[in-house]
Amino acid sequence: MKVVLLRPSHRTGSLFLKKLGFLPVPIGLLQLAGELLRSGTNTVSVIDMEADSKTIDEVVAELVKSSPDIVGITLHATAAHNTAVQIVKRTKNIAPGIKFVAGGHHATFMAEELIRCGFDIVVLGEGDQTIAEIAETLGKGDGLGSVRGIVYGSPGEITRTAKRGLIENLDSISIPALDLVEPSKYRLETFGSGEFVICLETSRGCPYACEFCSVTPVWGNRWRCKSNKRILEELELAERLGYSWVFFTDDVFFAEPVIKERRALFEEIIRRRMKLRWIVQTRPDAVVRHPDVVELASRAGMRMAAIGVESGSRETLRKMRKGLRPSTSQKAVEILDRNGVLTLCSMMLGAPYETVRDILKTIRFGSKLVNSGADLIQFTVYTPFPGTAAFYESSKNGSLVTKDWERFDILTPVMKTKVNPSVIQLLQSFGVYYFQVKSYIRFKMKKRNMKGEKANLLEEATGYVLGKMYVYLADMLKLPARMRETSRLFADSRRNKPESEPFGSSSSTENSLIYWIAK
Ligand code: B12
Ligand code: SF4
Repeated sequence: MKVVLLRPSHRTGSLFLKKLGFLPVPIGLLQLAGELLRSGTNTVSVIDMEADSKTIDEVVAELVKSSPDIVGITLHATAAHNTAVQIVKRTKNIAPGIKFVAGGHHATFMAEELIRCGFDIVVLGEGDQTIAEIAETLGKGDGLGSVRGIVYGSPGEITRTAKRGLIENLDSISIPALDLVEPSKYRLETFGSGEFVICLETSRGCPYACEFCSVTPVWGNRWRCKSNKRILEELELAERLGYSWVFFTDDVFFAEPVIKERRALFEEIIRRRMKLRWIVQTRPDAVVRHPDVVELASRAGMRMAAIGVESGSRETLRKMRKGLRPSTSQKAVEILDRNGVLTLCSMMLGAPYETVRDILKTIRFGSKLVNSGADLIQFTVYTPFPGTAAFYESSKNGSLVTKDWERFDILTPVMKTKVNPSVIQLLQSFGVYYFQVKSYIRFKMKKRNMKGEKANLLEEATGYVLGKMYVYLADMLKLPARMRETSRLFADSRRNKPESEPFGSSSSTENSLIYWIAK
């Protein structure tokens, strides 16, 4: 079968590239490609709308011309829904024979809606084995009923097949088909013009279940990990292909059950003198529990860590079910800074149970984090993504104000809260820019005391951001219009009384993947 795999663009994704000069390889698609190629009966190519700056028109024309059997589109982000659906509808008008398959976080929980929007098949959760089975089944001309873990059909007749369990042994999935993309397209310009960044995945799942997060519902609340042998194989391949940075996609890179394995991995990376530098994501408490692992990881190549701080209010963190205290995050920042690791703290504003005081507490806490050594504070707007407990609650109680998925971009309020939505939007924007300036001042004052490469990397990053000032200013100038649009949206939703269950049967709100493995 001839398969095209596609990453659609959208506003937030494109802003990553424009503001931070950061576009990592679409590893999910390359992982699927690896499985598809394994059988020897498929050909695969990738269209990355972000990397290739392609418009919808161009993509439609390309698909019509190349006429593949299957087009697989990733809905990694909810906000990419509208772009994806336009591509499907417009291509199908001209080439109705192409089968469109969706997958990713958003697709997993909005499968029926996507079929109603024109997709033929939606893959739920892990897609590795499923996409290969779909290609094989369609190739033979068989019906899809025997392929587990999918939703398929047409708007009038939608079928959900039997559930599929999680892949127990991650070493059993194929090595991602990294040679399908050109490394020079995946840039990390923040740290220099010749820096290229790959994404690699060493584990799946998270042992926590924060109410705003879809990671556990998609990947399960058990931590499954590739072996060190396999991880090293992928790292060496990335190095050979010319990448200088790795973005590890793991949500909690240091996790309790594999601390011993992680130590062994980092020691081996040091022993092999690997040059790759890495960015990881982890929880602040994991950092605090294992400062020795941070030290080792830093020597092995960890240059940046993104930690989920979420809020400066203990009460808010409790309601988020984060299982974390603000003081722990502050300690984590100190440990990372001490080890020369650039630290990005992610925080959210505008949860439904937050008051203005809570939001201001979070912003003030940002100052403490910067004083402790944080290099970037990222504020986003709390967004109830499909699949999360937050989405389930807000669908049930009618507090979601829109079904326009493009607005689920973590920059736009989409649900009723105790605080005026425009105020949330304003504080989010203010927070981001205020702390950029504050971190910059701290950097200028402290750079002589910074350990390892940190000062050099921050110097590069500062130069990059200053050069992109026009993008930041343009974005800031758009803020009043965005706030007016939000006010209008909320006013409309008050006038047209929202449905109590606005997503009705189109949304799968049972976090079923968790329960499949629990059974
Ligand atoms: C790494 C990562 C990123 C990286 C880039 C990822 C990449 N390589 O493209 C960066 C930092 C750039 C990023 C950006 C964003 N991300 Co992100 N990201 C992740 C993270 C941590 C891992 C994703 C990953 O690559 N996993 C490994 C690969 C192998 O898995 P995968 O891509 O999910 O693919 C598998 C399945 O999902 C499925 N599948 C996926 N697509 C398809 C398509 C088909 C056809 C099929 C059959 C199957 C299938 O099969 C694959 C193999 O099993 C996830 C959280 C998580 N653990 O999933 C969040 C996550 C997916 N991101 C999220 C969001 C919101 C974003 C952003 C919109 C905003 C942001 N975070 O600032 C942007 C948008 C990016 C874009 N252009 O679309 C949310 C999504 C929530 C939602 N419903 O929208 C998540 C869940 C984070 C969270 N906790 O909220 N992200
Ligand atoms: S926010 Fe982080 S810790 Fe919480 S469930 Fe998601 S991935 Fe796990």
